[in-house]
Amino acid sequence: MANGKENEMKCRLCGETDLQLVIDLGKLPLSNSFLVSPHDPEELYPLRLVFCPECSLVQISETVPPEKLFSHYNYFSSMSQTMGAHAKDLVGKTIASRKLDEHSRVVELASNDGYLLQYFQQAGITNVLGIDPARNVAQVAIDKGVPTLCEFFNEQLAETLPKADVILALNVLGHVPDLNGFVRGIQKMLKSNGMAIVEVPYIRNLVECCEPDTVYFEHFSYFSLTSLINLFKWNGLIVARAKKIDIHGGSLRLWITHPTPFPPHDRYGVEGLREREVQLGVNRIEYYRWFPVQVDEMLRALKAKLLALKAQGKQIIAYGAAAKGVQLLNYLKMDSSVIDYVVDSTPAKIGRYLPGSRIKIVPPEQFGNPDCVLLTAWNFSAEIESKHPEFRGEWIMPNEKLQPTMEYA
Ligand code: DWN
Repeated sequence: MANGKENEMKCRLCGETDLQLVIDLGKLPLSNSFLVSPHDPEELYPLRLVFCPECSLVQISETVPPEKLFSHYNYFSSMSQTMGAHAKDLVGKTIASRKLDEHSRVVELASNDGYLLQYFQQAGITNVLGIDPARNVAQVAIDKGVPTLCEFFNEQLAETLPKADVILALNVLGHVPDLNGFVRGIQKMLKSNGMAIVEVPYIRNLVECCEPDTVYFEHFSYFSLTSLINLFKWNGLIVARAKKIDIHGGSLRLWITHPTPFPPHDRYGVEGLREREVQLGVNRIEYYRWFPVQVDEMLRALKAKLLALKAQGKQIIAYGAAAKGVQLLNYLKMDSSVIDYVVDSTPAKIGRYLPGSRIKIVPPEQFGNPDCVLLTAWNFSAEIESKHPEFRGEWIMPNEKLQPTMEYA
């Protein structure tokens, strides 16, 4: 199926060159590069998802330089109470299960604005360090008293830092072109009896709930448990436990350790989840064959619905200038002739325009009185809807298979 740039690339995990095309999503702008003016020029890149038959890693064929994507970043994790509650819950469970105390060292990779480490500090675990390459976001963490190193994490940096009892890496693994170097860094920085906790969006949700809007240039890789087991095993670590969680449209949470002489018998859900992937064929290209058809059907149905509502004279807005929202509106080829504006609470985004669709971003105070709201940040639909109890119109989910995070809201 490969035909195009995927022929020239090597799998980011195993180096395989025979990568197979899953879906070609066209030429698109960077999803977090918001425009100051609706007339600003923007760079477009080919967005193709490919599958590696050797190690099962799904990945995009384009590698936009991380410096271009992450050195100045418009995503602040603290903008969502749901994400904050998710982080606080994980911190509490980690402190208890690892019996952490004031001597314990905790490092978070891609620590963003300190949204998670702050909860360790509040619990008396003060030996914490955040590492994040986005200077504007890291400064917010530093200003709130979270020690933060503004760097890209890698093996070389890891060798200069003290070892940690706990390393957290939530929603970062997919953002790293050099997967093996990143994981070798974790291997080097993790104490022999330490634990790394990793969260990544789960490829089964991407395919089975039809989430093409979660595919964008920041996300180089899209993980199955099969590919993650390979990634950690090939870099001297093991997946000791695995669990499906519902954050960000459906994710995997992994507990990673150094190999131990007596690994847990059933490895806490790892074997069950991995065997299920084998049953479904997640490690074979056939599993992905219908995804492009599903995506086409979903986009056609959603576009028809929105255009019909517009033809009836309805006012339609979107909620969430999320990266996924940028992608969805660009896949739909929607602009302000259909979607009047996008509501978002992120100061760095307000007043700017979405890449591609060039729809204006307004603060929640300007929610207005629309007839319909397209939930472009559908993963947080419960929290968003709870903030507008006065709204009597229609909240529109991009498709009915999506699973928003309902807890914490
Ligand atoms: O991997 C990534 C995930 C974890 O977060 C990053 N590469 C980028 C980012 O993806 P996203 O932009 O799609 O994430 P969110 O968290 O789904 O974006 C939600 C957007 O909605 C944010 O811009 C904040 C906004 N929001 C809001 O305005 N009011 C969110 C909530 C919950 C709200 O109440």
